[in-house]
Amino acid sequence: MSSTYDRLYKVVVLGEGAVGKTAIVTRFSHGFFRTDYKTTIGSQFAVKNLDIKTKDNRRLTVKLQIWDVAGQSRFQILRPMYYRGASGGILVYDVSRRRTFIVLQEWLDELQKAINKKIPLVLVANKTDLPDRVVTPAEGREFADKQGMPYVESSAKTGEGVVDIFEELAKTLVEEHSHEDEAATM
Ligand code: G3D
Ligand code: MG
Repeated sequence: MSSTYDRLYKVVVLGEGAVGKTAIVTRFSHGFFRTDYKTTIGSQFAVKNLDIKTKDNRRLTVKLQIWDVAGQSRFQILRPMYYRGASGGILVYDVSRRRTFIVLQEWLDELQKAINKKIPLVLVANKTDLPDRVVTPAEGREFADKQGMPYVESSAKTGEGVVDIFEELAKTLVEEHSHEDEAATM
């Protein structure tokens, strides 16, 4: 049954305006995009189940509740309340606009300030389909390595890499929380 799941995680999507956050979430959730009243104040969420295989070869259904937070500065004051309770996140930039790459640290700082702890994140280099790419894969990887995050390239336009983003994050989240599961079954 698609409504049952083993794990539920809240995921936040961060990054400058127009990097493709909404496009990525929409593509991933196959039209299962749920827009609620919060759209008017800059946020909406999608829910999607993913079947993953754990390191010890168990199959788990992970339900992701993905919050697509508006990147525009006018929503800055509201964003901390969407970050609260997040288990993980994806940090997106647009490979054709260097500015969106340069400001990644500011997004990390904003998240950190709001939730006061480290949560697993995936760095996403989006719009790889564009011919006028300016941020190289090496630069993206270097930033991700420094922050200890996985690096995934995607194109919300072609769909390439989009599922990988969420699979990567779901697996990391399951590993990160595995000790809690053990405690719960003891
Ligand atoms: P945001 O939610 O981060 O603000 P959006 O960004 O998802 O609204 O995307 C901003 C614009 O970038 C949109 O263009 C969207 O179609 C485009 N876009 C998103 N992802 C990709 C991608 O991977 N490749 C390309 N080529 N374009 C992408 P419009 O013109 O509709 O505003
Ligand atoms: Mg958007």
